Amino acid sequence: MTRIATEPFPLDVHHHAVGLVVIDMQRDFIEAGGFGASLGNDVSLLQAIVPTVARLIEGFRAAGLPVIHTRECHAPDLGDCPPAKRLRGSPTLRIGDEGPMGRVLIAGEPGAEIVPELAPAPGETVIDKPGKGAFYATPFGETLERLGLTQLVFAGVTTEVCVQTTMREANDRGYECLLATDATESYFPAFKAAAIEMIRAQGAIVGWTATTDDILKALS
Ligand code: TIU
Repeated sequence: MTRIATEPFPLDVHHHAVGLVVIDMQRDFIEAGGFGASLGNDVSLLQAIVPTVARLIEGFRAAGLPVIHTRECHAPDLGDCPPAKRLRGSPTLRIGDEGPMGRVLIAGEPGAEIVPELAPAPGETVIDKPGKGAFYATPFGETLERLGLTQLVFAGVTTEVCVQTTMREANDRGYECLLATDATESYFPAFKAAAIEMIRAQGAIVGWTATTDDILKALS
């Protein structure tokens, strides 16, 4: 057991029970011409965290701890994409439309792939999810149980959308959740700051937060 310098108070991490969940570090959110950009967002902010996420992943791998990756994407026939999701707003490209990285947010297309710097290692689980949260309509919950995890460290994008949704879902299912504050990012700096504050407010109502350095110190 190791104590991490987390906020709002220290968290004891159990080495047999902790894993890393890397949310949606896909080209569609991080590179120009993808889903994130189609919604009108500046993707350069998200590109900046790739080296930090890579360091966190390497730390978990070096400690022999599980790394789980998620991807937000849909079946080619869009059977798992509610029209309410596809038709909302006025993006330049809708989910399923042909873009510079193939069909937007469709499994198997180049844009849906995880950025090459963070490519899953052989044997690591990759969860494709049609929603913002990783539990809905996926085997994520069964995977966590199979791996015997009770504590989850979170990284990825975007902080207040898919990361926070998944943390809240995990928190309700009894997992202790820790967000790596410099290994997550939003298109909206104010939303990232607010999400971090609301996660750890009220005595860690959704979970804890810590820097990547402090998390890695506890693993080494
Ligand atoms: N738009 C936005 O901020 N996020 C998403 O649509 N998906 C994820 O957060 N992965």
